[in-house]
Amino acid sequence: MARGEVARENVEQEAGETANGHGLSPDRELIEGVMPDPDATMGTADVESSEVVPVEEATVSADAVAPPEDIDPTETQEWLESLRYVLEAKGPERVKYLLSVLDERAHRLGVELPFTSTTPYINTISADEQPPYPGNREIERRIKSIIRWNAMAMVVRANKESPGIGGHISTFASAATLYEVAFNHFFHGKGENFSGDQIYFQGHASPGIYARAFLEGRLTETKLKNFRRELAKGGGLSSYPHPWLMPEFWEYPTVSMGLGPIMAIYQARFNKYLQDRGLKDTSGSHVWCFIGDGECDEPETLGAITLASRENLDNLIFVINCNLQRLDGPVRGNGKIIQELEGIFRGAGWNVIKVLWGDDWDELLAKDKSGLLVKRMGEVVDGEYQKYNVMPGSYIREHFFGKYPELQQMVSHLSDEKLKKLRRGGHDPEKVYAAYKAAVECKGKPSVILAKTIKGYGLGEVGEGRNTTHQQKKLNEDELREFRSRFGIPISDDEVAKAPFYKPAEDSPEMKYLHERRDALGGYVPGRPMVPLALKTPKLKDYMPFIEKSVGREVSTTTGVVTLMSALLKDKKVGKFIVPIVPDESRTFGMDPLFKQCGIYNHVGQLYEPVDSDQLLYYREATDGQILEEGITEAGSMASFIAAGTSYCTHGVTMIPMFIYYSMFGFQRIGDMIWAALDSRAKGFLLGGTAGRTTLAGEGLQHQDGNSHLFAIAYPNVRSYDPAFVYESTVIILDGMHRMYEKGEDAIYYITIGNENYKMPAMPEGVEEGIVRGIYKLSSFEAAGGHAPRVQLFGSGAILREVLRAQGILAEKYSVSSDVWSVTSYKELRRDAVACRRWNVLHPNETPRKPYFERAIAGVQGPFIAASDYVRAVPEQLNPWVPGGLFTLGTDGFGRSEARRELRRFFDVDAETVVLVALTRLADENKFDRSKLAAVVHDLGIDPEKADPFAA
Ligand SMILES: Cc1ncc(C[n+]2csc(CCOP(=O)(O)OP(=O)(O)O)c2C)c(N)n1
Ligand SMILES: [Mg+2]
Repeated sequence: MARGEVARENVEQEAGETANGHGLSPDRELIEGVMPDPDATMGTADVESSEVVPVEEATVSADAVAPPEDIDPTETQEWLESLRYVLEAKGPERVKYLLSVLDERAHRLGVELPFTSTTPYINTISADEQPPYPGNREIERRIKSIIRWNAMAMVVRANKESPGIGGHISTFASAATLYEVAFNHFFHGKGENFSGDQIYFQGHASPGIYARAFLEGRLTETKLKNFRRELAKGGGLSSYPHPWLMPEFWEYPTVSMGLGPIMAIYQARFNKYLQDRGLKDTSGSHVWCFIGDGECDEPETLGAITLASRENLDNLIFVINCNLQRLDGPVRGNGKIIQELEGIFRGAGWNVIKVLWGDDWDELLAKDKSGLLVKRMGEVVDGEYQKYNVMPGSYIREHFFGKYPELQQMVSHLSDEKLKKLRRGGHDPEKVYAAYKAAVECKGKPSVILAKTIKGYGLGEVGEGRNTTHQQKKLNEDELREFRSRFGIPISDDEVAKAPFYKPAEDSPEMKYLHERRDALGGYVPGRPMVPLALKTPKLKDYMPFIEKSVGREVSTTTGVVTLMSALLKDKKVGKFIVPIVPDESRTFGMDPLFKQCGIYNHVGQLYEPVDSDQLLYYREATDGQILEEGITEAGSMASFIAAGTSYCTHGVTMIPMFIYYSMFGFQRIGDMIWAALDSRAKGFLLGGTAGRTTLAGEGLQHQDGNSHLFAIAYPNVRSYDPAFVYESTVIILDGMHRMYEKGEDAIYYITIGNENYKMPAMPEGVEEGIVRGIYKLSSFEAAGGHAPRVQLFGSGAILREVLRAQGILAEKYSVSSDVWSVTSYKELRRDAVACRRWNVLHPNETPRKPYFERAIAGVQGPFIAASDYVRAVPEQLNPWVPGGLFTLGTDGFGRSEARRELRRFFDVDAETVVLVALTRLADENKFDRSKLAAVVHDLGIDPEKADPFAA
């Protein structure tokens, strides 16, 4: 590379910062490269392009601005000489300082300097700044080639055996060097008291990760053969990184694109949290996140990047594989994804390292005194770069270099074949190594490596750079042979069609090297040790005084849970392991007392005197603060939940996340992240606050949640509860702690809590099991007169009180007896019932199992009616097990901004409607005079013509 280019690039950045963190070296040529030399001309006068090309033009992004004309070259020269003098005499820091002062003064005097968020389209680290490569390039190349082959063979064979089974060849093909350099030199394995590195592998690259683990002896050939056939004999491999499916191998699920990056950011921040709170020394760990360039269009990928710079997460490294393609075609055919990302990340305060050109280009760049080559590199759009990948060298000569005769001249000594082979930076281990090293050594900010690669690299005609390459799953015999020859895999022509896996002998130099490198770096990755959980959790009896204190108080279930959280935070057994997480709703949930009690975590503490410092419950930020107050980001909060909830396996430190949020913005908004949390085997409590479609009155249809318990049904090991009373939520939380953290069960508890205040009752005797399993009888009311008809009323959460009120009306006005049941979890009841039914089908000769629900209601007399603050489908889950069927009332529909009473009437979930339905069901069974029902409607004040909330 021409050294002058580096100088231009660096000096053009904002004063005080260079893109790579390396200073300028005092060098005359360097300084003179800062501005175009007014006397310089290039080549012949008949060539239009012979003007000196300002480097700024080399970027095609919108922020590229050409400098104004030099109207006083002598003056320019004086300034340049001053610059050189300062650099030589006082060093780069002084240069930066002076430029920043000039910048500031010019700004104040009203001179706006052009802002450029990008640097020229060349490597951030120049060839002469590159550190020596510490490894054996040749052996590493051979290992990489074998891994490439096996990764490809795995997909090809899987699709041969089961056409349509899928898998990806081209993603890993483009990323192999990016991974192999890291495996050989950077990724740290876990050790005693050392968490190693946390690595988010790009999901579609998983064949390559499996192929390496196969060489390492960690996966058998059978497993490889059964890629994507997990149920096959001998076991198989999951398509993508799924810790749920391969708990000892994968750590972080990444293939729902965009989730890996946001999870990685919050993982890096959580590492600092553990460190700052003195719970684990994580200072030696880096979080690596491998991302596709197409993936950067997902809002989650880029949505949290400022958190990383704001929190100085220098333990975080993003590696973006810029193969310029996504699934359908180019990521930015008419633009440059790398420049776009550079601008975004630089603007966000990241250390951006571009790895664009391999070492074949060094010689050409060194010759490029005028900057014309850099200009050309910058003006070609991605779609065209992609085209070069599929065209012969002659095309590149004509279309890339041929644009300017000087460039054509520059490569006249190179053959077409050589031009075709000019490598992209992401395929050059030395360039990649230099970038990783700079990233690992960068202090004070996160790093992103933008590596330019070719999608389907090595697949030749069939795939390399083609728009169809993402879907390429099959290779014919010729293509396999070509692949084999290109990468020098010792497989004979006779064998090659079968795409056999290849593994060198254990004592071969390749295998020895492979193991030695991993030994030196602390063991194999990825890997997820199944560590036993070691928390002793508090018992319910210790919290009975807490429950008793609530009796008779008019409080909400939210207050009940937050007060319990506050007590648990002081609990000697679990207190310090609890991680309260809240997205800017602490005051909504009455959590502000916790500010004082535990502090809000901030790595730098509190650099200001808070506005409310004179108050008891002031906004207290502290380096060892315990609360993660995430600001308005449910996605970020959930990412923190995942980091905390998996800390038991990531760090061997069991943490208990308690994430409290507006329930409407949970499953509905960040359901995919909850799914990823389960896949990750995260454990913890999701507390859906201000829950219930009619309980959060006034807010209208974007806040009032009648959906979350429905969504929760689909999440296999979410245990969802809708408690009505403080004793219920307390029993559920303590039981959840015991089961997750002491017994080691993989689950996430979802508990909805409301903001309606009402008198809390005492806990009846013997209801603990029922609360946990999902149902218990709360009250029986006998109507006067002996042989009164009877109904069974199910209620949950806030609507349980409407059901209790209905019980009174039924008895008093209509002489109907009833039992009221608190159904804390329809989901748990159904899960158990389905499991029993399934077992009974599979074991026809054995005594049938009876679900807990059936046992609970055994012998009671229906009809059965259920009312819920959620959509009817939630209670309807139990329908198959209810004798005579379950008549359900729920909050289907959008809703209204209204008060509770009116909303409950609007949705047909108030006591009066429950009464009407109960009498109607009794009439169906000839236990109530049907002719009286119209009068009942009138007596209860119900408008029979009111709008159907389902449709209104
Ligand atoms: C949220 C989500 N949407 C869509 C997909 C389907 N998908 C899988 S890979 C892919 C293209 C990936 O392109 P890129 O991120 O550039 O990765 P590359 O394979 O090019 O490295 C798409 C659309 C997905 N996995 N996740
Ligand atoms: Mg891509």
